Amino acid sequence: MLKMGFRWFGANDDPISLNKIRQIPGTTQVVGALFDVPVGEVWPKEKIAQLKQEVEAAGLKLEVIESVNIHDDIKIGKPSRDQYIANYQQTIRNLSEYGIKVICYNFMPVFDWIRTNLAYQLPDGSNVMQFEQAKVEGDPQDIIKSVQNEANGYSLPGWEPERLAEVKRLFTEYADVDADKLRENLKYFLDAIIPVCEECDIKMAMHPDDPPRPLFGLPRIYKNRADMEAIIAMHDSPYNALTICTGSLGENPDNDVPALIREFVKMDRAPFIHARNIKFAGAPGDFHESAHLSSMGSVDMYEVMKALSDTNFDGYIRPDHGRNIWGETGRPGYGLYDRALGITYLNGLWEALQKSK
Ligand code: DNO
Ligand code: MN
Repeated sequence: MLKMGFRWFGANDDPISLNKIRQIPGTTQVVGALFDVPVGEVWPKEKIAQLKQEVEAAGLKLEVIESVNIHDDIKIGKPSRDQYIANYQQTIRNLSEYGIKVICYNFMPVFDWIRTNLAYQLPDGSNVMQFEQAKVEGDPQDIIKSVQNEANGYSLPGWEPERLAEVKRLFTEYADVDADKLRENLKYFLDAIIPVCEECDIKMAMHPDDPPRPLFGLPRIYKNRADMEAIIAMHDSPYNALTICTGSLGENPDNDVPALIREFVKMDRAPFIHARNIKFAGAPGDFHESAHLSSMGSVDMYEVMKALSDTNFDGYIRPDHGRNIWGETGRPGYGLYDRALGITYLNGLWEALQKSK
């Protein structure tokens, strides 16, 4: 049984209420997080309890957290990482008391995912996020400023104003961190937390780098199949797992996303799927996001769902970003309508696949 979820940014910050989410057919899970705990600090039990209670009061479940972000000191490998790792272990323990099963996280230096235009207009009048390689060849500060100004007043996850102020300092601190060093620091982190995850029955599911290639001279270590193999080999446990994001991985045409799903679901290393489509357009490396339908983008969503069905996937899935449509002006990529349409489409594919088994 596939468990369909919807990402929610919390009562204070998300214009979409849980009462709306519960009306999306076939949606049982909320993918949530605490957004007011600074990166690196322990997530307090009372706040987790409150989130859980809100979600359950709406008749939904909270079993996936996205994300418990990783402090840059851990990724850089500074001596202070040990305290941040101890805090992370405590957060895992606290989350396990409230029935959390999967933590999605990423190991991207400085930034989370990057787009160069948050409101690119498609011919049908809808808006999507776009990435143009030429725009990231310059100073990161410039692109950050221009993108922030377009964000409808929202800060994107990982692009919080207090972090952006530190971007310059962070770039200096990452000067000696190449891909090998970053991998070493990931292994150090995993060796410390996976035993706690085993005790707590919580799977760590690393999200791919987005886009899946080095940017601004910063290393990226989850770009493709070889990286996936390397990550799971770092600490041999089903609790050391991966989020497969069809959009992020699909942004490199060399990645065969359905094949990756087959391989890693079979190995029990892919408990969480992000389903989203992208379309290559413009110069090589450029793309924009699109509606979920296979016909609208470059990722074959039927083959994605077929791979999940053939491997008897019983984990969690959510639509990832959607277009902004029907006049919605909220958080770029995280509107209600297109993500709900995405769910309906994915559930339709799934029902057909189950019935034709
Ligand atoms: C991009 C999105 C990201 C993702 C975080 C996970 O594809 O899914 O916002 O949620 O990188 O930490
Ligand atoms: Mn994703």
